[in-house]
Parts: sequence; structure tokens; C-alpha cells
Amino acid sequence: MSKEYKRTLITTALPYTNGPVHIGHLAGVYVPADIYARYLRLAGRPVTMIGGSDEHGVPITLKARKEGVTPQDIVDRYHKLIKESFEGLGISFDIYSRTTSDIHHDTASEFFRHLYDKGEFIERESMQLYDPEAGQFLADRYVTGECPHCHNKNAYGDQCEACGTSLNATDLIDPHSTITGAVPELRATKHWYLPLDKWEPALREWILEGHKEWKSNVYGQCKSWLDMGLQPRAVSRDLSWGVPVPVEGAEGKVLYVWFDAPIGYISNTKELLPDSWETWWKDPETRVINFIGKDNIVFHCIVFPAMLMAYGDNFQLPDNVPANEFLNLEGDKISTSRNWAVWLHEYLADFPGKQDVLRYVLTANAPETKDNDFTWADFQARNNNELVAILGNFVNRVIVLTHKYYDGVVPAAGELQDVDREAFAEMARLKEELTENLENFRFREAVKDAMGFARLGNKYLQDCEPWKVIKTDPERVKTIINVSLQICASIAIAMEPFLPFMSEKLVKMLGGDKISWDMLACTDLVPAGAHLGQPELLFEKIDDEAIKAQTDRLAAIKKQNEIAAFKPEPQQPEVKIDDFAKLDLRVGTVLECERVKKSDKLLKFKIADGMGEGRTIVSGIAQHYAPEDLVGKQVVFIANLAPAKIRGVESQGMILSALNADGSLRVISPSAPSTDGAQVK
Ligand code: B3M
Ligand code: ZN
Repeated sequence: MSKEYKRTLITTALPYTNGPVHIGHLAGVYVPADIYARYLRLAGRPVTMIGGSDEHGVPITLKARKEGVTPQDIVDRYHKLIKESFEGLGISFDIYSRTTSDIHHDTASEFFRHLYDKGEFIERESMQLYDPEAGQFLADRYVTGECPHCHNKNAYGDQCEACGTSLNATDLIDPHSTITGAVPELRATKHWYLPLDKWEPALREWILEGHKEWKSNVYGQCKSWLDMGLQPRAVSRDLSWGVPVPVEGAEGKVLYVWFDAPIGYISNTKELLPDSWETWWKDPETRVINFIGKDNIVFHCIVFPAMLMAYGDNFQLPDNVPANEFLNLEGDKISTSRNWAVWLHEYLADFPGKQDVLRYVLTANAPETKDNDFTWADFQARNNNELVAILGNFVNRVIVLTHKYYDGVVPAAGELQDVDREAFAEMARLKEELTENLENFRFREAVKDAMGFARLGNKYLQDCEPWKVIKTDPERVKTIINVSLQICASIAIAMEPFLPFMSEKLVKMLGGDKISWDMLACTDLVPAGAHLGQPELLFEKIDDEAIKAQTDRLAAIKKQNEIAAFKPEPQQPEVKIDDFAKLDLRVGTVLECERVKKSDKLLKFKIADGMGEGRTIVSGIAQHYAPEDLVGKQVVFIANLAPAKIRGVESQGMILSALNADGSLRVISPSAPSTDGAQVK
């Protein structure tokens, strides 16, 4: 840090209230922000952490329409769910409010009006598609039609997914509203634009010259936006849900959601600190840090700063925007619409008391510099091999030994030996590295350092072997246990930003109460003579069953998604009835069925075909049926297919199966018992 600031205002992206929060949001924004806020608080540095729900925007209105409820119903539902689940995970917002609040509407409205009065906007009229049935203008992505380039019939108004071309809804051939299906008409409409081009030189200077220390993914994205050249951007929309544009003649128009949402940071600060909010926004000794995901970089580094510059009045620009990349889930992109996610509220219900495990895994594997993958196998391994085996185990051994040897009273240390001094020196080194990593938003590295205290503890115990020494030199054991307890205390402090629930328990177990960053790596934090609390298990193993329940759930969702995305094979070229008549399709009953040796795909059938003593048919459905399940079943087969040798077996026909969306094969049977040998017509 080049400058010492008096206070830090942490903002966290305001999640859209059109669905619950998932692990991607947590890993990208809320867990890192919470780590940082908790660290600053422990370090005694003034900090305010702002959060809240983003409750405007078109997707919320569409969801409401689909469910036949009001947008307010939707945002009330998800705001409550999101707020409660954040609390459940211990995200320590100083306020978690919402953009439908009166204070936000007033603040955003005043902000717009101030820019309007200063002449900071350009007014422009343009032709936009209007849905006459819904009675509203259509955002580009709510129009579908034929792509003018590749003639895909289902192109979206903003992009054709078949050829990748980005479009304007007005480019589409034969457009339809996705809301009502109506044919949209072109209507003229007026909007206000913020001329970002005007602010380009100032933004360039501020970011490209002034903030070379920003994360390279953030700096790089800003540079490429700036190098492409900035254009005026519309800050209003034709919509009824949102903050009304506070200008005469603007009926039916609201502020664009990306204009009002970042102002939510200001409104929520005002709501929390009605008397001092201005100090937190306008005093140059305040440092603002925006925690966001990578898809929000342009709004936080370009658009909102331009809005603040245009406003003037000393609003502080963010000092850093440590945006993260994306977290994937089991190899696939997380998606709310495809339900491909681990939802926070579900996690909290499925794994009660295990908030810290999720916090730990999401931090140890955080997508800080590149996209990363969350897998349940990794989740289990990190819990069992790290939290249980390293951290929990060390603390438990020390507390249990203290109770066993000293009735839970902390023994006084005698003269220190080299091994003790080395342990303390290593603690001091870890503290320095950990602090440095936290200061620079490198939380993945930081949590490794914090875990380093537990690794150190295990090594120290292993080297000192108090359980052996107790027989030969009981005085020495007092020192070993004392040192071990000091290490435990440092674990409680170093881990507090990451594992706050564990930390609180551990502090209690050590008989302590208040902790601070200053105390970290101290050699006499747990005083001799103090009484320890009862030992409590800090972490417990997560068994295969719990993990399987999660992976089974994901497998079921994947299957549903495949079915939903199923596109049947294109129809084959036309045939004449005579062509069909050449195929001799018959019903038969399976008499025997067994696997073909050395093949995992093939089953060998003996079929009663009503035409003699039956026939042998080989079919590639072994992965879809257990042979015994097919015995006695009636099937349809091609009787006059030329015989062929398959794996040394002569197959006299072919059994017909349906190939389904999920790749499964299902044999075709008559709907009621039929005669073997009956022709299929
Ligand atoms: N609601 C987008 C998002 O959730 C948006 C963030 C607003 S931050 C001011 O990704
Ligand atoms: Zn196309």
C-alpha cells in the first residue's frame, strides 16, 4: 500500500434477486470480501462492509410475468433468501439492504437529476422494437427471429448463437417478442446517454497510469475497453420496474439497472451511517474497494467511475477492484437457468454446522487468477485431509493432553530449547507472509499461510513427542504443551478471517475472549494457570454417502438438462411404401439373454420368432439392460436382415430400440401381448 488510509469502505456486488446465491458468487465476491473485512477489523482498522440486493432489471420482470406474480413478490422472496443465507455463512456485512428501498430510490433519483441539471447527459431518440401486446419496449434479448447472416430461425436479438454474430434486435428477419410471441413494431423513443467518451482521457490516466498495481485480469480488461474507444451509453430504459427517470416527459422510463445498482453502494452506506456516510465516500482518506466478479469489471472500473467523476463533489473512485474469474462446477459453467450450481441455502441445509468447510474450500481453490473448478471430491478431500487431519487433529491433541496431564490448566513454560524458539520464529515468519498476502488480496495463498500454523503445530508435536517425554522428563512436557497452546491461539487468530466459526470455538476452548491481529504469533497469549474450556471437535469427517448424495443430485440435473436440450436427428430422406415393405419387422419373445464374452456392449438373445425353433440375435444394448430383465419380454426385430457374424456369433436379425436424449437405449415392445412372429405393419 502506497498510502496509509484512515478507513476502508468495502463494497460487494449486489446480487440480482432473480434467484438464490450459489458457490460461484461466493467464491468470486462474498467470501474474499468477508475475509478482507474480517482481517481489517482484527487489525483494528476502521472498515465498513456494504452489501445488498440488486432488485431492478428486466429479468426480474420476466420471472414475475412467468410466475404470474409481481416483480415485488419476486424480489421479496429472493432478497430474504439471499440475506438469510449470507448470514448463515457468516458473511459479516455491516448492512445488507436492497435497491427497492426508499432511500435508494431517492439517492439514485437525486444522482440522475444532478447529472441532468449539470448537462452531463446527451438526449437521443432512436427506433426500438415495441411489443404491442405486452405494451412495452423490448430489450434486445427478448426478441427472437431469423439471423440475417446464417438464417438460423432462433437467433436472439443481441446475438445469434448459431453463427456467433452479435446483432441488434432490429436486424432480425421475422422478429417475435419472447414475452408474448407478438410481432414487434418499431417505435421512436427518447433516452439519456452518459458520454463515456468525454471521460475517456481521465479514465485512462486514472487506471492505466495510476493503478498499475491492479490485478492483471482487471487492468487488462480495462485497457482493452479503453483501447477500443468508449461510446455514449444509455442510462435509461423503457420499463415500468425500476427507479423512475426524474425528468418531466419521462413517464414509463426508468433508470437503467446498471446506472442505479452501483449507486446502491452509496444508498446502503447512507442507510447505515446517516450522519457520517459522506466521510466514507468523499474524504480522500477513505479507501474504497469493490469486490466483484469478472463480468462486472467494465461497470465498476469504467461506467461507475465516469458517473462519479461526472457528479463531482469529491466522490472517491475505487482504490482497487480485485475482481475474480469464474468458478465452474464439476467441469461445467455454473448456470442459474440450467440449475447447474450448488446453492448456498441448500448447502447450509445439507451440511449444517459446516459453513467453514465451504468457506475453506472456496478460498483454497478460489478463481483468483484463472477460472477454477469446484468438485465434491475435492471438497471432501480438503475437509478430511486438511481441516480434520491437520487443523482439527492438532488442536484436539493439544487440548486433550492438557486435560490429561494438567486437568485443563495451562502449564508454565520452563527454559526454551531450540525447537521451541524455531517454532516461534516460524510463527513470526508465517504471520508476515500471511499479512502480506491478505494486504494484496491473495487469499488462496493467505489461507495456505494460515494453515501453516497448524502444519507447524503438528510438526512440533511430532518432533517433541510429549507422550514419550512425560515418562522421562515431565518438567519438559510443561514447556511443550505451553508452546503448543500458543500455536493453537495463533491458529484461532490467523484463521478467523477464513474460518470464523471454528475460530470462535477455539478461542473459547483456550479460555480466551477478544482476539486481534497484533496478538498473532505471540508467545504468551495463553497465560499459565488459565483454565481451558472443554475439548470440542472442530471438524468432522465427511463420508462418501454425503458426497454421493450431492453428485447424484448433479447427475440427475445433468440428465434433465440433456433431455431439455434434446434435438431429434433430422428426418431421413423420403421413402416409398414399397421401400418400407421390403423390411420384414416381427414381434418375438426373448427366451434367453446373456452377455457376449469379452464385450461390454453386446447381448446375445435367443428369440422365439414363431417361425421355427427361434433365432439368435446380437444387440448392442448391454449397457442399458441387465440380461435377466429382458427374458420373457416381447421385442420388435428385423427378420430379413442379412445374417452377420458379430464377435464370432451369427446374428440373424436386429432388435429395434429407441435412442433417447440422455443416450439410453430402450427396446421397442408391443403395447399388449402379441403373437410371436406377428408382422409389424
Ligand atoms: N447485479 C450483476 C451480478 O449480480 C449485478 C451486480 C451489481 S453491482 C452494483 O452479476
Ligand atoms: Zn447466425
